[in-house]
Amino acid sequence: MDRSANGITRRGLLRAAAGAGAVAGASGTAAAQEGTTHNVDMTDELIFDPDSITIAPGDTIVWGNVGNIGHSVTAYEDDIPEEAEYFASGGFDAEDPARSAYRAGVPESGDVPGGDSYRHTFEVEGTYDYFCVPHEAVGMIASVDVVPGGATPEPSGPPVPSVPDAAKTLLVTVTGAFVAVLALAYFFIKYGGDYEMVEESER
Ligand SMILES: [Cu+2]
Repeated sequence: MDRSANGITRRGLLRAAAGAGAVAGASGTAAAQEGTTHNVDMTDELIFDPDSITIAPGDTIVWGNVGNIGHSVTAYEDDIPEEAEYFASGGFDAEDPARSAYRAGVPESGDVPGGDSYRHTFEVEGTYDYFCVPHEAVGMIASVDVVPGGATPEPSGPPVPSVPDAAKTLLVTVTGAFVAVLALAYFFIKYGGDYEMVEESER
């Protein structure tokens, strides 16, 4: 009876361990599938910074108000991909309600006060244009491009040969080894030749 109870306990433990492993594995997978988070600042200069950003599907943008003036993040309903979900700070599901609701200093109205932030995750590929309700008239407008793989490093100006550090290290190592071999060969030829011949003739 003791044994069987023990057996059950052990099996139970094994099962629990396996379960924990599975959970850990699953959460690891979920973490791996989570997109990158990008930051866009909303400033007292009445701009989104940067005002254009390229991200990958599944990535999240966090709009942080780094100033004191309130802003909104409000999508242009007609300038987002057809299948994309509408987004706006305050949680509105259409542009007109978001526009008419906005009141400075009232977060439920879509206002993002200084020090606060709004975030949205983009799943659908395409271009999204959005604006800030109180500052649209002065050009507080920006866009998000969602493309597979996200942003690729842009070639800026004439191509600058960029050698990765690993390659540099390899080059130094190879050069060093080459010089060492040359030096060894030189000393062998200069001082080693006779010695080797003597050894050979002794055999
Ligand atoms: Cu604004």
